Amino acid sequence: MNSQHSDVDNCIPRRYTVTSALPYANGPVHIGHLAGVYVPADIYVRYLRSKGREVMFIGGSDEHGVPITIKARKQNTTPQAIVDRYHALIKESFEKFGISFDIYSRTSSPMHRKTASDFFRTLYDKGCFIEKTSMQYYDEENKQFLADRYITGTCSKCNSEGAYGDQCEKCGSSLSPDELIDPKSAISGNAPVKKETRHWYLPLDRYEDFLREWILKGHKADWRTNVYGQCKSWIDQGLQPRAVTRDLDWGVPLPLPGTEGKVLYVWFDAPIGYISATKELRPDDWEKYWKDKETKLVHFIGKDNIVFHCIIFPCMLKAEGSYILPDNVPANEFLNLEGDKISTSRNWAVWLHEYLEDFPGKQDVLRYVLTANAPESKDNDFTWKDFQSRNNNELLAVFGNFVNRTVVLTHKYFEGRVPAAGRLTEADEAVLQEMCAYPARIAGSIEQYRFREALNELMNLARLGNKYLTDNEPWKVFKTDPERVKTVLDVSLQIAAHLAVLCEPFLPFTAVKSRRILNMSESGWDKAEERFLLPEGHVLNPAEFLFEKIEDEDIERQMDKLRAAKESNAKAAAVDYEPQKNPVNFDEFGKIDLRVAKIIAAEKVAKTKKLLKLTLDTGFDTRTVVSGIAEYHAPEAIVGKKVCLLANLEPKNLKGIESHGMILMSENPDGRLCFVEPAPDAEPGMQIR
Ligand code: B3M
Ligand code: ZN
Repeated sequence: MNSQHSDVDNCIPRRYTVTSALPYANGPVHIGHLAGVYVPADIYVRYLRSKGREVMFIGGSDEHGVPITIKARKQNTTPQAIVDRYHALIKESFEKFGISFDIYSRTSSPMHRKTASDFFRTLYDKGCFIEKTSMQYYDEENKQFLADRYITGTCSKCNSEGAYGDQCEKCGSSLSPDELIDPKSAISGNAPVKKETRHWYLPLDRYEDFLREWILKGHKADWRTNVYGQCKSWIDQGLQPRAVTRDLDWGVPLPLPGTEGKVLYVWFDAPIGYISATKELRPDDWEKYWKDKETKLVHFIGKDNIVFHCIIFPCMLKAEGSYILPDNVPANEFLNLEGDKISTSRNWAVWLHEYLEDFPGKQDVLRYVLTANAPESKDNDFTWKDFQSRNNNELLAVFGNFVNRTVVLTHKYFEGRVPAAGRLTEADEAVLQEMCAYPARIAGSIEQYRFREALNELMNLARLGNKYLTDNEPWKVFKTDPERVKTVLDVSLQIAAHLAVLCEPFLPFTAVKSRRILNMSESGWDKAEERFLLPEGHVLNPAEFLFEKIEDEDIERQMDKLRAAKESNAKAAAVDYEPQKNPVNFDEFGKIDLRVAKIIAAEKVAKTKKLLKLTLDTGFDTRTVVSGIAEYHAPEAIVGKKVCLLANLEPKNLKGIESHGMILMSENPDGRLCFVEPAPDAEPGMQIR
């Protein structure tokens, strides 16, 4: 069996392949992404590199899937244009936050298309799929099958409206289109019909024994309980064959003859993206990262991706036969924002590209707060108040203050040279010993994917230094015992140097700054188990502040932004928008003849409640239009009004009156119809375009 068991805890793997979930390129990334996936993955990878281990860290954009095509349709553009825009934006945000990918690729790349297509073909040739013809929902108006998010309806599990064909976001259940009550096409809003179509399924049920052995027996001890628990419940519920193809025109085309209009399911191709990216970067030796049993594969993801990374993708890898399986999948729970679920559509988020503008140079502060509050075992909350206080009371008051005081005093008393320690007191000894225990302690937490705990230990080292300095008061002692101050500052400088090395995975920008101040070259993690990182006589650079105070105004500005989002949501929620109609091209629009016209007479149509008979002057003729506005406008009140007229609408007989044209009205929130009025000096017959 292809199982990599975790007795590797004691022996060091030959290399690591670390992946982080590929975000959909249909919107910018926010703090939830950073906290859930990218910061923990980056801490892990930076730590491994500092230990001198060989690592491949993979990221990239997930550029297929229905949400992207829906967005393109809404914005009247192509899916490729959408993913090009967001891929660039997301990639830049990650770079600026110091997420140190070896490669940040994308699934619309030719390398990926080929890799995913070949992977499917291999499984197909091995007979790993079931082929099945079934009746699926179809939108007749748009001539399209309605998979996944193309179909919406009421969730059959929790009864809430607006569930999708693949998932209900309210209750989190994964659904199939057949489980929706009252299904509607997300494109046209129409009730769909059923139509026959052929698809390929991965029979997950055949992998149950393998999954039980590999996860339920093999990883009970080392996988997070939330991850293990989700897997167990999937397996215990009984796994079903999963369709891995779709009738769509955006995605990786099926590599089989006679299957035009069919593509791979996005969740089939996306995880293969990790492999394609490795191939792209290392065309000659990529296989060692994916096929060598001495490679440790780790997937960083959010909890909504667990089933795909722990069950479906491993079954694909197992079916293929030559790949290793993940050793761990440290999935995080969700991060909320100010007590409310982060939501792209409600603009309830802190967007990374906006943060970078609002807090230039403060990437480490956000990395710090998101790690200190990481939703590792339960959902957690990000608040701006907490952000401010963690910066001011922890980073600035403890870490920054300690390093700064130490360096400033060294410049003041010893011309910026590291002094030689004299005789060490018992307390000095204890502090130095304690300091040397930190590298192993922090490493232990990181290797177990406990990043909050690891960061807290790092801060404990800063607290140790800060307290040591405060207890020893070199600024007082110098007058009476300058020799003693040499020892105190030497010990403090060694702690500062240890902090510079050990903070690198968490606070990479601060690490660079600290090393610059201390004039240190790069040094690996294990070096920090030694006492003296800075030799006697070593010359420091001038002091710089590592952190700045964050003021109440800065926080207020962010809170204002969120309040504005809340308000506009409340307004939007009051209006129940009709979905936008299908796009028309310019020629089609050009066929419509809109004119300014003037109402010259108006009367109620007998025996109707809603209809008015209007006589209009169009400038070039006088005509009759019957309009359904009698409930909102008295005939006498509208004579003389200028209106917008759809002039070339085919005449129609309404209640025995020939109506020729239609008046444009706009709807009020309460459903009233109001005239769309041309400018006061517009004359009947003038064009509206
Ligand atoms: N695109 C889903 C998500 O952002 C996703 C992950 C793919 S990882 C292969 O939730
Ligand atoms: Zn539901």
